[in-house]
Amino acid sequence: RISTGMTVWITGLSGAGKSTLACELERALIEAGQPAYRLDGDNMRHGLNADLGFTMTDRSENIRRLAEVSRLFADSGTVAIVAAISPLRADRELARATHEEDGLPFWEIYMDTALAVCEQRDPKGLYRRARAGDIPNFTGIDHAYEPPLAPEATFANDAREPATIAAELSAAVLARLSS
Ligand code: GGZ
Repeated sequence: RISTGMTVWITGLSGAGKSTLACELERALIEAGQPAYRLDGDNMRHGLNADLGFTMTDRSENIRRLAEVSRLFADSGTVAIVAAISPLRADRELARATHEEDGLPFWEIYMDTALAVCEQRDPKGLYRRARAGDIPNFTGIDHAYEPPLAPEATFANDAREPATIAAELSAAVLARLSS
């Protein structure tokens, strides 16, 4: 192959800032001339993953599909940017293995935003509804989230602007792809 892509996999709680970072990173890469494409868990649930809910089994299947699709994008020379809660370590490790088996770089990025901050932001009012018992199995409230043990990068999103983080990440991705 002439040029390979890679996958940047952003994990973290709902409201942690995954989608915002993914948008900014996509923009930065494209501005630098590097094809990039965002696969957002929430958006993918309208199409490819419309049959899936939020049981752990369904989340694992969601992650497996996102891993397969991002591998295809990476293989085509695009930087796939996945933004999904992806709460289980084992599922993220499977996503990594799916890429590394094919020699495709895979970076796990942890948006380490405290639950209290996510809950304070609550852009869609989901935490409020989860606390009221209207959304069962809500990540961080009554459903598990396993933080990464060895992510390629961790960002405490309350500390810096997403665009600043994206610029740093974009430069690192471009360096990795040209190495
Ligand atoms: C967590 C939920 C839930 C439950 C609906 N738990 O912040 P959002 O709203 O826009 O993004 C969240 C999205 C999570 O989808 P993912 O595909 O990323 O999840 S996973 O990786 O766990 O499969 C949230 C909304 O869906 N949402 N119900 N119960 N988030």
